[in-house]
Amino acid sequence: TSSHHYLAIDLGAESGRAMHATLADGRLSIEEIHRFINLPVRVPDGFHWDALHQWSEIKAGMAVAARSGLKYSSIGLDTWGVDFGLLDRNGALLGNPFYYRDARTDGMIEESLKRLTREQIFTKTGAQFSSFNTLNQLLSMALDKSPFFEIAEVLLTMPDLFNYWMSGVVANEFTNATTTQCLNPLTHDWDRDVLAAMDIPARLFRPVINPGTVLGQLLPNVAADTGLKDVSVVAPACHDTGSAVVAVPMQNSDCAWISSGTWSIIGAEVPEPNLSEKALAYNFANEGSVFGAWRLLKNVVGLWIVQECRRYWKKHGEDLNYTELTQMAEEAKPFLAVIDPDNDLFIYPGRMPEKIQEYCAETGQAVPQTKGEILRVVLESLALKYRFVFGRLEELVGKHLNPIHIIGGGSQNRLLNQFTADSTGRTVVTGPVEATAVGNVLMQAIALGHLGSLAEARALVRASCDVETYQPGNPAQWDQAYSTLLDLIK
Ligand code: LFR
Repeated sequence: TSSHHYLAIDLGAESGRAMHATLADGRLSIEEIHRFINLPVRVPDGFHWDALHQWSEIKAGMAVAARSGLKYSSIGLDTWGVDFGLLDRNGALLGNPFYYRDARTDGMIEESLKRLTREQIFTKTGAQFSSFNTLNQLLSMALDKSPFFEIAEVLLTMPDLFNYWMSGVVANEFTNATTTQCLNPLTHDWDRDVLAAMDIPARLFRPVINPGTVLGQLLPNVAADTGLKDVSVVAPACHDTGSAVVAVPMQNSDCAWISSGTWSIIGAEVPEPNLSEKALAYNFANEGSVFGAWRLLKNVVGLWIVQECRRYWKKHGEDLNYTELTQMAEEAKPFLAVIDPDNDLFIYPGRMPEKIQEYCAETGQAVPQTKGEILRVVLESLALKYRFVFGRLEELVGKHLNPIHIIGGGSQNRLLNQFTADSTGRTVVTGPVEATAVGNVLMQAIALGHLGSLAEARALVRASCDVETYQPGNPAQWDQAYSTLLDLIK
């Protein structure tokens, strides 16, 4: 029988990877062939992405693939959402893209609400209100009278930028466009009213293309640099979370998922955007999926807090891996204190363990002392916040959702998986760990006609990937901790 090879590039806000995938005999196998650190760089004007470093690492991944001597059908790339680069009229990148956690967007939600009401912005974009959205980044540039607005011709989100460098095609991919808070979910086009109200030049935005679009062949200069020849460039769901959700091994839509990485994104697949008052009040997002579906979701701050603790301790001389850190949490005393992981304190980089201790002290709770105690507070609090958001999700979709699929790198954290089952009272099914890359590959295969449909693609995931199941236990203890969380977020 025939077999096909694909290359998936997945950039997250901590690392980037090139993954090799093979589709053969009704099974998909996937393997990491190149990995690199991807961290923002601070200069006097703020935190930036090093786009050229990212690009050379992407090409390094292609070169590894080329050296295997295998014939690749296609390459597809996804990244985190909201960040972007601007091109001048000659197609050159202007400056280094900003990192979404840069403080330039502080106060921008309030600023945007001087121009349009919350309802107006929500019904025109369907997005959640987050300070780091593209809309708020652009608004901060408008208020700063950024000279880039005079010379920029095109806005490309991060994956659009790399798609352009790979294929020469200038376009905005749909799933990632829905993270910008500039796209109208009903028209699938940029919302001119919102852009005009924020003084953002509408000329920067290009026609929106669907996930699963074949953009063309890898450009000759890229093929020459990497040795990768005769390969199609396919735009998958270019938003990493969008790709991850493609790979949820769901049997039907009566389930929820948590895409667990730097962020924990909790949602469900729905047929239409939910632009209700309640969705606005709960600050949920409608993000685009593949084949016309939508992801109704909310971000919880996620393992970012653990990543930041790890970086802090490393800086202070102790370099521990995630397995060691989770082990310490497992051995620590349970239910010492609760934090609201989504408190503004925890969004920005720096001093994370200290900020957690300060938060516990200020809220009159016991202060975790050891690394294990601190991390246990974080993991329990994440599971509690999941319960809160999950409850609202069920309310919005108007049905009982079971199981909860946990996908992505964070699903390797067995302790958090069990906590999630315990706190929500739902069955948790974990895997695939590589959901984003798998989803990326599945859309490449569909685009090339190697797979017939999304249902077929998800059946392939069920046949190919290991899943684990966790059943809930200890409800009473969790109920008590949950009421602490509710007091904290009141
Ligand atoms: C996850 C993610 C989230 C988005 C956040 C910022 O990697 O893409 O979906 O809200 O990063 O872009």
